[in-house]
Amino acid sequence: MKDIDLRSDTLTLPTKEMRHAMYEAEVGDDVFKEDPTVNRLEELAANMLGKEAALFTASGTMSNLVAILTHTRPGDEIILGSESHTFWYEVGGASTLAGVVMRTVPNDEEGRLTPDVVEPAIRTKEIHYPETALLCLENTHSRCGGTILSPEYTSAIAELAHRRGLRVHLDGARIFNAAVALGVPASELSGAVDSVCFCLSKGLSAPVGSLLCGTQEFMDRARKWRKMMGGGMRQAGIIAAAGIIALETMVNRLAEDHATAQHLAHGLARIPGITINLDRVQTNMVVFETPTTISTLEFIKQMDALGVGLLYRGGRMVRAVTHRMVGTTDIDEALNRIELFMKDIG
Ligand code: TLP
Repeated sequence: MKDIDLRSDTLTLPTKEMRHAMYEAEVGDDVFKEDPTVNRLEELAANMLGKEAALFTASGTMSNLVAILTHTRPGDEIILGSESHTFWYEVGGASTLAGVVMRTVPNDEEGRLTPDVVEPAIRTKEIHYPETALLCLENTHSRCGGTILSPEYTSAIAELAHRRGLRVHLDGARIFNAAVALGVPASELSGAVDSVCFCLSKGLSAPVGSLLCGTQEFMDRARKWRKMMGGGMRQAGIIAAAGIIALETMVNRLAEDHATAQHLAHGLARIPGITINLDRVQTNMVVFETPTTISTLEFIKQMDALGVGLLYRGGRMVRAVTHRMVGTTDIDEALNRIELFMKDIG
């Protein structure tokens, strides 16, 4: 029985072309900025995101943390969504390592922070208050199920933040999913923000890495923070080579993952006992609700035993992510297994 692992698009393995490029990569010491492959990847990333410069980091978590360190001073406050990845899943690094207060405000159901929640959270200058330095956004929005922030929304909320003296960072771990789904260049989604990061190791299938992009001046400071965190990776061109292949060849194919996500979502909608909001399925993530007849953790455990990997999302919600390693026939098979299981538990 084939395992159909839908826990995350981080499970994608590097392609043969990536492995070949890694083998052949021309490398040098990146701490001295002498790794030509890293330099090429950073230039490519900056161009694609419409920024002056980029910095190769080990992970999305590191990129977000380096961005926060660079934008703030210890004791500052940052505003971020109550469902944001940075708040939930980055081990509280912004508080522990950057020393900032994480002021969460409620996301709407599609991951947006609306002006009516952002504006009142911005501190006035007052002796008792920390200073609000940064607004953090996320596109696509992971806990909201891969939902998209439009260019219009992003520009408007960034304009508000800038007007109030804040900087704006965008966690664009899956920004290319948003760009492909909207049919716009990624730079349209990042043009209004001061810094943006994205991951190579998710749907783009590279083994490791993330890029933080912004102005040259910002990146010079960010590079020092990355060094302090132990993120100066020497001959990192070995892994950057796969990242270049990812950016050159894997972006447009994300549309296939979106199509398999739609296929999965519509199939789930037909299974009695499963509840799903199809409007929220906008990219490669499918979040659905399990029935009250079984605990959600037990549902996930049983599906795992049946060879379908799913991730717990909280409450009765489960997450499935489509990616390069699962095609339409795998999705059909996963749907069969879920349907049979649901019949079994009545
Ligand atoms: N997300 C992972 C897990 O941490 C949940 C996943 O499987 O989705 N921003 C966003 C929006 C992310 O989804 C992730 C990873 C990150 C940042 C962190 O990236 P990494 O895992 O490279 O540190």
